[in-house]
Amino acid sequence: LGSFDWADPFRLVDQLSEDEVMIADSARAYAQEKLQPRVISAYNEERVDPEIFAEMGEMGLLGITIPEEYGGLGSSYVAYGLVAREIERVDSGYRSMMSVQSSLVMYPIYAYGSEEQRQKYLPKLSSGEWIGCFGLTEPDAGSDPAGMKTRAVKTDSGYRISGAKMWISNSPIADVFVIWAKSEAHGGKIRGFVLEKGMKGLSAPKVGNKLSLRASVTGEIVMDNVEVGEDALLPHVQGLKGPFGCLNRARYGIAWGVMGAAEFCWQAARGYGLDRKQFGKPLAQTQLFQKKLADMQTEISLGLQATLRVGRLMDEAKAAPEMISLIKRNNCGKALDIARMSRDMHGGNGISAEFQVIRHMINLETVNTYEGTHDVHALILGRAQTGLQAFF
Ligand code: TGC
Ligand code: FAD
Repeated sequence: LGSFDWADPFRLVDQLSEDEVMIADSARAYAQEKLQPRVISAYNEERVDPEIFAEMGEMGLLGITIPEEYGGLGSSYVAYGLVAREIERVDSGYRSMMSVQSSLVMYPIYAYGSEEQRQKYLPKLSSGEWIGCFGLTEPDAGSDPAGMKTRAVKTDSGYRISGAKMWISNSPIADVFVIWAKSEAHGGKIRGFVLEKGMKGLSAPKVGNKLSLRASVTGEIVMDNVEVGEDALLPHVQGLKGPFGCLNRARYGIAWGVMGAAEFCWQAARGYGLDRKQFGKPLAQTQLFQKKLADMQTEISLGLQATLRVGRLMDEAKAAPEMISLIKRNNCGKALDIARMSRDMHGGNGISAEFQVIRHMINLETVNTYEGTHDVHALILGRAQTGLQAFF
């Protein structure tokens, strides 16, 4: 029989390639050395640091599945997931910045864009010189993006786009805006467009007073008759499968990322319980504390193993969207439970920013909601097993 590593019960690391371990190690070093020291004050002050994009770009962490000729690493989806896990071990907001840029901006330009669009945008997005955002959600269309009101109307030279997007990660600091609109010239089908900062009629005011994900900036995208050329249209996709193709990748990354946040909370609770004595013995020597640690360890180990499995299937182009719904939903829900439990196990210290678990807990409320809420993913899975859709 083999030995047991409490921190890696199923020996995840033995299931990774050398390249994947190297990428994860360098992401971890970057996250711990550069992100960890700034996160407590950034969160408290609701301060976003745009140079993080350039730092991540320099480390090769942006668009790592995009081929090298466009500035990516041409690496695996497992490697992408491992990076998300390391970044989110520090903060979900930093992982959001990375995953929006990689899966929601670079991916659609790569997968649906023209060669000119790829050449123009991907290298600068990959280096972090340009920051991207993804506009699907609207004030009146969240879980039901098919209800969007944003419209693109054909003009002599391109399109005129009007509408408003809401809750858009990175938008106030974005240079590149991938937005989704119904196009009358295409029978009202949803089409993707790439807009650029400075276009007349385009603005991206910040959403203030956010009490979650405060180290990542969120905004609106207001499009007041924005005139774009034909070259702004993403030519190779139409319909909701365009944005969902991107969401599949981002949701998959989130499933890994939240396990990083959960691991932080679990290991913080363990460390705290070993140090803190009450009633003459360490908290970690009580049965209730150990049961909670065992529950955390179990859920994280199962979550990581499932996510690795889906990652391998992604790399073989065999992952179904429902598999991604299953791991996004379950890992987010479990990570949120674990963060709440860890907060409780820290007692009064658990509400202090210094101990960091309450920040993870509050962030995970957002992560449980965006990219399809916990319940919306239940409905996707319910539909897949009954053949009955229960959305409306
Ligand atoms: P439905 O009838 O199911 O499908 C319409 C068309 O879309 C296709 N499709 C997919 N294609 C690829 N991958 C998927 N996962 C797909 N899901 C659906 C489908 O095949 C169909 O294609 P076609 O060609 O037959 O027309 O659509 P519905 O309107 O009934 O959808 C319902 C539902 C609930 C599944 C869907 O709308 C949904 O998932 N809602 C959640 C919305 C969401 O996730 N929004 C995310 C916004 S972006 C974001 O949150 C970024 S946060 C990032 C960060 O900061 O990290
Ligand atoms: P609603 O859809 O109004 O849902 C409200 C509640 O109703 C939820 O509990 C939901 O589960 C439930 N519900 C909805 N429909 C049903 C149903 N049929 N049956 C049962 N229950 C239902 N969007 C982007 O496009 N780009 C981004 O970069 C982005 N970043 C975000 C960053 C942050 C910080 C946040 C908070 C959100 C972000 N979003 C982004 C938006 C996010 O994807 C939406 O908030 C999410 O999809 C939910 O939509 P909603 O907020 O409109 O909630």
